Amino acid sequence: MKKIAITIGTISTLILALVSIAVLNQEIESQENNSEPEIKTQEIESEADVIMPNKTSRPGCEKTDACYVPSTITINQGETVTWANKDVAFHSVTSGFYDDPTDLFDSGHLDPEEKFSVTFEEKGIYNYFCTLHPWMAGKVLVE
Ligand SMILES: [Cu+2]
Repeated sequence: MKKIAITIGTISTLILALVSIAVLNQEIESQENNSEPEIKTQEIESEADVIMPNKTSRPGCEKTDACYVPSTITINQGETVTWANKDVAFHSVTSGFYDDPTDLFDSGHLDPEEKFSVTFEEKGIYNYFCTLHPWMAGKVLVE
């Protein structure tokens, strides 16, 4: 009778050990799954359609129509224009004229290298300017 009890005890210890090994293995497996390499999402740098070149924060660019380049851009209805500030100063892309702004779009102050996009759903001529530099003006023609 003692022998049987010892045997049962040994067997149950063995089973316990096996179960805990199995549980451990599962844990290790799930840890391995967790440590799978993450899929990194890469932000694709969208090309700008219009740039604000360097030094446009000083008057002069308007003489060569180069405050926004190109100063007039033609797109189709429903398309998007993206501006990029390539200057070291702040600029804005604001609808209307300096002395007559409209409420259609306004980028606010764009940091250097910052971008701003507007999608034009309706045909027309959209003038815009920079709120910081009165000589900066451009135009979007939507056909
Ligand atoms: Cu500006």
